Amino acid sequence: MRLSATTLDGLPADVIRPAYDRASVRTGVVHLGIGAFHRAHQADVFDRALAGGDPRWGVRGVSLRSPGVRDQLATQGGLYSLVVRDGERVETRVVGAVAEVLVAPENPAAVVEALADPQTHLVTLTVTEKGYRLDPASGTLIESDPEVASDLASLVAPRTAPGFLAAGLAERHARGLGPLTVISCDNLPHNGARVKDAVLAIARRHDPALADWIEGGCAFPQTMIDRIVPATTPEDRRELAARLGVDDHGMVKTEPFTQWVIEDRFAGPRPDFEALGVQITSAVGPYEDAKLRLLNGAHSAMAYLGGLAGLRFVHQVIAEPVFAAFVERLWDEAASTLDPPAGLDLSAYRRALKARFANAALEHRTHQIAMDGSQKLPQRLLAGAAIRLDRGQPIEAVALAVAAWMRWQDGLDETGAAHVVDDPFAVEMARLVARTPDPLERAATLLSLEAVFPRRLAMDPRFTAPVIAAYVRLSQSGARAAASLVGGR
Ligand code: CS2
Repeated sequence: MRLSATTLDGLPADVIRPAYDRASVRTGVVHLGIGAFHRAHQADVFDRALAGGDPRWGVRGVSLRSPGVRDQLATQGGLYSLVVRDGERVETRVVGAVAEVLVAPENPAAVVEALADPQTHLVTLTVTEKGYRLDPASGTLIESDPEVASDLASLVAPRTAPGFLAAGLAERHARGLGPLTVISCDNLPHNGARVKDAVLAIARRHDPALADWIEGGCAFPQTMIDRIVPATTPEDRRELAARLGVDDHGMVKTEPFTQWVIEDRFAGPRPDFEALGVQITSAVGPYEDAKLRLLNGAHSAMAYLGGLAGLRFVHQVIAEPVFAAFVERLWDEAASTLDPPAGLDLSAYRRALKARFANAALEHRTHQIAMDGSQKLPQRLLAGAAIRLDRGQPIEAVALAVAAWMRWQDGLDETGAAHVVDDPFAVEMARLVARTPDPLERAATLLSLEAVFPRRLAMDPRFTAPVIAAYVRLSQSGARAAASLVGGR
């Protein structure tokens, strides 16, 4: 038996269920990229808006690639469990906010229609860093990408997230409907401006008047969004089925912590975000920098160093004193580049992060975080490094994290286990690695990857020398020894 409206009543009493009439929910939100992160974060917020008595904020989810999530949720009427784990404690909530899931490649026109629906007011996106089709180092639209080229040529059947947005907004413009608020929920720096630039670049190619309308009327607020959501495993599903007495193919697991900061820039109706615990502010930048450089920077560093050491989970990495001490040094470097907003106490933030990383019940895989490093390094590690170099400060900890990312490209960890490098630049990086058997030369060659390393860093010996030295040290003595040298443990 599956989780569904009919099996809902038979669930154990401690399972929280939708406390509203799902039949009267309207879909004010279209979400592009309905993976686990959306279901554990924004959909949870919209679910609470519905439970609070505002029926406008149901979600139409869109999968831009595979039918997996639609297939999981269709037989469950869109219902799924959000399992919040904190050590031994577990809370299970059935979320009812997702009304339907569209699969873009199967029916692109349906996605455009959803965006052009008069009841749609918000579009949220979690399409991952690479989904914006922007060059990670410069932030410009990659016009040579075949799917971008297709959207630049025609919007009849869009292929990319910015293409769908341009097509949906073109329909709204043509039908005389109101503009939309588009909220990027990905870990990109200046995510609002980035998605706006990508949409405008495509719209302007088709119709300058459309681009002007989008620019003048639509809102692309910047956001900082935070909740750790590891990929669900078959074991997680089995554990849940044993507790619920029904199977839930759409479950997601997460931690208790959740945060969403949105720039106060909206084009039309929105939920009462403040009442839902979402922070609305005029300046998101300082929150975003702190989160990207402290949480995500440490995540990537732990993923590569811990992954190289053969550790599977984040909680195992942070439990080793040598890696914990290294993370503190990385945070010292990052913290010196931040301008924290009033009320954000960086030492308390660091302590909280450490406790979140130590949550063993999440089983957050190092290999999951290691994915798409080329897209993540610039905002997580390199931006802070550039600031420190400008001030003449050393970057030893960042250098080791970058070197660990380079070493990850070999496809082998220190126990001899092979891993797949999952990254849009994997082929190019494998080619560079194969060409350079000598570690020193290999590190120097990887630094020439322009999409990742801005020229000013790649040409600056104060950056390249410590990275290359760290790479050589890693190759010779391994992740623990190299981390210990930086962390002093
Ligand atoms: C992680 C993030 O996979 C990754 O790259 O660093 O998904 C991280 O868990 C979230 O940003 C936390 O908010």
